[in-house]
Amino acid sequence: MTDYTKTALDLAQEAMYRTSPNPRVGCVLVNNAGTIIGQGSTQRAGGAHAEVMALRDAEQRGNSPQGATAYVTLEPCSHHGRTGPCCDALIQAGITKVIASIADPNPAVAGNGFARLRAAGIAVDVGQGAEASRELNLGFFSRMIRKKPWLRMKAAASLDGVTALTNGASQWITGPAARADGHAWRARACAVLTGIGTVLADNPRLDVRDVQTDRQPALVLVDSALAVPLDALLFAAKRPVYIYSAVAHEEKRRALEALGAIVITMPNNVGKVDLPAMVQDLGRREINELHVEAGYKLNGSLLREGLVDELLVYLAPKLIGEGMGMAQMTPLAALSEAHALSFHSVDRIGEDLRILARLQGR
Ligand code: AOF
Ligand code: ZN
Repeated sequence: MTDYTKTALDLAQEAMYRTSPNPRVGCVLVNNAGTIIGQGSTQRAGGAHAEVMALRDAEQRGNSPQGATAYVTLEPCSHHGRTGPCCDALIQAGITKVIASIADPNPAVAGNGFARLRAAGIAVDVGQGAEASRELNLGFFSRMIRKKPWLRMKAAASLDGVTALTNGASQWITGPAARADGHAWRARACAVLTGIGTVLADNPRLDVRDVQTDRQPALVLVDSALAVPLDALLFAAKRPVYIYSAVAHEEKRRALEALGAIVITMPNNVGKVDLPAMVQDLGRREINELHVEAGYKLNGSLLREGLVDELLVYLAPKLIGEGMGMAQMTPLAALSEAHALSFHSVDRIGEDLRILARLQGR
């Protein structure tokens, strides 16, 4: 990977909390002498894409993009979405070479961008930094390809895997650094999901506080019986709130809608929320990364339904012994039936460990 691609990936990383539901993309313009003449990253949805930001930056710095090479972490778009096509902007600016990390999985683009650039006589090279770019945009790739969000389940536990005492007490198992890190993962998600059990037990706000961001992720509540109190703290933050229920309780629904919530009735055949249908529906609502902070029961249901893509687990250097585990699972008859994961990363956060583990095949 060249340093220019590395810089473009760093720019994409800077856009982490901002672009949802758009992908995080970075772009660097380099002249024939090897000097960076302009750079940029994707703005908020509806705002300029990385390529346009880089061209504007070059212009502001008085640099001509004529004959320059564009290093960009995603295929430049070829369609008219909320903004105009980046391909056209690059062609018009006189860019002669594009080094892109990976094709845009958006069916409206998917190779059309590269074709358009090549047709205009621009040399196109694809693949540098592909894995890193895909990692930055796991949720976007998931929504475009699988038509559903990337689901990340977060848990905080003692070293022996206990997430709460039998009386429900769970504040706090991990330390302040791990809790702040958890907020960063919330902040990058399009939506935070929880269950009614957690709301009734902890009355959490589930918003982003420890991270500098001007965008709050949406809140998704799984509440089969529509039991959420109207004064629950989760209604305090300004953001979309989606409540999935299994009952059509007209009066309560209207009261929740008056609070600004969107109530969706989506029952399965045992009178609970149809979780696979809910996850699909969240994909249609442009949720890329779905960050789950729920309790034992809902975590178990999501795992059993095969909806979990990865686990984000913070482990505290404590032994608790008796208590609740991370997820209610069907008892196994053989160890070979266990959910198989692979460790994606293991880091020390303050006094605690942070483990990112992916379900096999994701
Ligand atoms: C790029 N550069 O920086 C990004 C791209 O509605 P729009 O116009 O903002 O288009 C959104 C789509 O553009 C998004 O779904 C994805 O396919 C692409 N994102 N493309 O050339 C960028 N963020
Ligand atoms: Zn674009």
